[in-house]
Amino acid sequence: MMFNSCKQAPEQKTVPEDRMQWWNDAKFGLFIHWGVYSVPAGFYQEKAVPGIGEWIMNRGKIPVVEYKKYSNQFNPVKYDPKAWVKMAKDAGMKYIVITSKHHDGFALFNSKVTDWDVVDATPYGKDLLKPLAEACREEGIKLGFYYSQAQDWNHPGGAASGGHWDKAQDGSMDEYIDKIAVPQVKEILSNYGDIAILWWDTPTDMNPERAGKFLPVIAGYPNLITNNRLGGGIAGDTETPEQFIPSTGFPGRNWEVCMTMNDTWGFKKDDNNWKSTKDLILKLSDIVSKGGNFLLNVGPTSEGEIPQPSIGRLAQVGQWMKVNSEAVYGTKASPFPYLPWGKATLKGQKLFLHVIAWPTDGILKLPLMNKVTKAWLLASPDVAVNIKQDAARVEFSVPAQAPDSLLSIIAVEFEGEPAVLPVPTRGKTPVVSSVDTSAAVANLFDGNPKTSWKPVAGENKAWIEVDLGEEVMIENFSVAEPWHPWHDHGQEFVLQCKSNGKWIDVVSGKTNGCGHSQDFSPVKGQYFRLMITGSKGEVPVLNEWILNRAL
Ligand code: JFZ
Repeated sequence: MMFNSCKQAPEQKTVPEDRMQWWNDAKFGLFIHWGVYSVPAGFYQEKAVPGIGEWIMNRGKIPVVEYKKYSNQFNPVKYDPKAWVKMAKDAGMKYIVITSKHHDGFALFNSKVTDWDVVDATPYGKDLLKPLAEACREEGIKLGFYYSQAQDWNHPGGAASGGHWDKAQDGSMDEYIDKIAVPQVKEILSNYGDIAILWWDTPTDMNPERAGKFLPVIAGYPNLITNNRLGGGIAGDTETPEQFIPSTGFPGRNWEVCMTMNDTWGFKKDDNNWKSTKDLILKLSDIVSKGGNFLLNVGPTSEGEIPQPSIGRLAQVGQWMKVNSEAVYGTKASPFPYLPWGKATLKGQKLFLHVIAWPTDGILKLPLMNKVTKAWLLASPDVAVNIKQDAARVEFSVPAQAPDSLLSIIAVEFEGEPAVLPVPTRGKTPVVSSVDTSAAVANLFDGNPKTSWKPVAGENKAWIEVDLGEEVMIENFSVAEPWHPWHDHGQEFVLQCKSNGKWIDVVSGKTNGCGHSQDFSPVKGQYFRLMITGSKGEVPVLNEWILNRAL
């Protein structure tokens, strides 16, 4: 007898709806850092504690009993969650992420597993997340919870960056995870209706076993979006560049820049270093042009008030969004690697040109090879913009004055799939001074900012050289680098171009370690060399090196 192998028809599965879809379309969210740290607001024993406000207990090495006393003054009687949600919505934000528990271990919700929460430890005595969840539901705003799963400076066994400074913090971290963190994650995911995002933070002392304890819990919420900060090697759904905009974005990954409006997440009474509204809009534009989301922070006071400078800026961003949000929501990254005058976003067969430097001669050039059928200003949609084009580029005749002093958008309709010249360095093989065994030269030109090249140990002055195969006019270069701003890891560079067999300096400067984009007067050349000097005595590291064509 012949037995057929038990070939079964593939299991019938309904195609799962892309659970990242709403998030990818949303683009803009509000981060809220709120907790007991808003009481000291940056000052301990009358002295300013440097650094971010929510870290005051750690940076000031405040003993547990001392810090806990602040909760007696946490009385947010002015808390108006409906107004907060309305503020976010009017700013054009589609979701809110709030600190349900930050590193100080204080829960903004009624937790059954501890008394260190707003209900048991404050005169206010009411759950803060419940009414926020209700307001979000009423307004159609998605709600996410930040949860500090590893660092907890007030529950024994919780981790502390830099180590414990008070015996009261000592204990078993595994027990802390079992008895506090895991049960609290269950509480926040089950007691507040649909929670869209779980925003882990700082995987201090996490390992696969500890991180693994959270996985069965979140597995019960298949639509939940989680970030990459759980630790233990868990990738999560999103990359979370903090306080900087990555030069290339993260192609193939979902990512979200989180950023403060001043220099602190949690309220600090003396931090007045506010970013301008224009700066915030340009950051949103830059982020969406690279395919990312923007999670912009506010830090309310212990009375429950969002600082007025934040409210004012968000209202202005909202005014801009009223006219221009089409260029933000539901868009994809720009097909252009570089535009000298600004940024772009893409939605189907529509391009949105974010014109930062409005052309003084009334002509805006776009290196697009598709037939363009229509163009208009989002600020005055009835006025058609004249179009002239040849095989290589389009020229738009625009008014002499930018219609919006913050950022003007031109919408463009075109035929077919966007046809744009590739980055001249893509796919080329660089020549390098040396390569460490842990890295590869090809990583510089693979379009993936998560892979890197570095020279061998000890080589502090390294260089990379590329043959573009033909002469190309270049006016910008970008690098992706592996660090965050807090690493303070700038690298010095000199870009050179070969002319008549001699290397000529084109531009020099210093990166900030988080990626760099450098404009310069156009130079024509076939051979380019980037010399780079690491800092802090370490070898240089680069993730990507991109040369961009002049227009
Ligand atoms: C983390 C938190 O520590 C911070 O309080 C805030 O919640 C932010 C959104 O996320 O940010 C960090 C993480 C690491 C460092 C600094 C801030 N670090 O290593 O210096």
